[in-house]
Amino acid sequence: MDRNAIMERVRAQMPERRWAHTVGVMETAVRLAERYGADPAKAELAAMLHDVAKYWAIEEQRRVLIESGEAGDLLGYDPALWHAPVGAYVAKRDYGVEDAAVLDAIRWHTSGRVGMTKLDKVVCLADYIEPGRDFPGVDRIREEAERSLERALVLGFDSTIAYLIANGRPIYPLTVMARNDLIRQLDKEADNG
Ligand code: DGI
Ligand code: FE
Ligand code: FE
Repeated sequence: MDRNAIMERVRAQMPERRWAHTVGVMETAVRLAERYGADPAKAELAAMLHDVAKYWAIEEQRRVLIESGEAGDLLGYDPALWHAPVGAYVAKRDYGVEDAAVLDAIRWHTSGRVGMTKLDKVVCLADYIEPGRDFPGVDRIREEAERSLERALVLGFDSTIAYLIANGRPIYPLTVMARNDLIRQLDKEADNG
């Protein structure tokens, strides 16, 4: 499928405001990729598809998650996490995306993971700071994004974790591990620099 065909089909999967979010993530991901040395075309494609399954019925997401063999421990956590691996599976199955790096960036865009690639980080951060986003602390993350991809992403995960704690919700352990891993990378950089 070409770029326009993918965009039209993704757009039809979601309400108009979520499509506007998707366009914002695409533009922001391209900009961050250029700034931090990821592939802008891959960043745009991953962003285009990152929330493709967001509005699927939860039961359908559960079915695809199990069918994909990628459920892991996710079934025991917030269904809000499921659309990311479901999206990666669907991107390959229904949109013909073969690039493993793009599929990974979709797969890990919500939870994060240990050993996030540059592309993973760019898409995940773009999701936090695209122009339509408005949550406490978002402007600070936007400012940090001009200076450090990793420090900005830590602040993004901080905001999610703080929100989950404030609401008495469980935290998916991989999000904590992803945050720790980014801080470890930053500490190592500081030691070497
Ligand atoms: O799909 P979006 O709304 O654009 O953003 P997203 O893919 O980052 O989804 C974030 C949602 O997932 C948000 O409502 C919080 C929820 N969530 C629940 N538990 C966790 C979690 N997000 C992360 N990163 N980690 C969790 O443990
Ligand atoms: Fe998402
Ligand atoms: Fe999103």
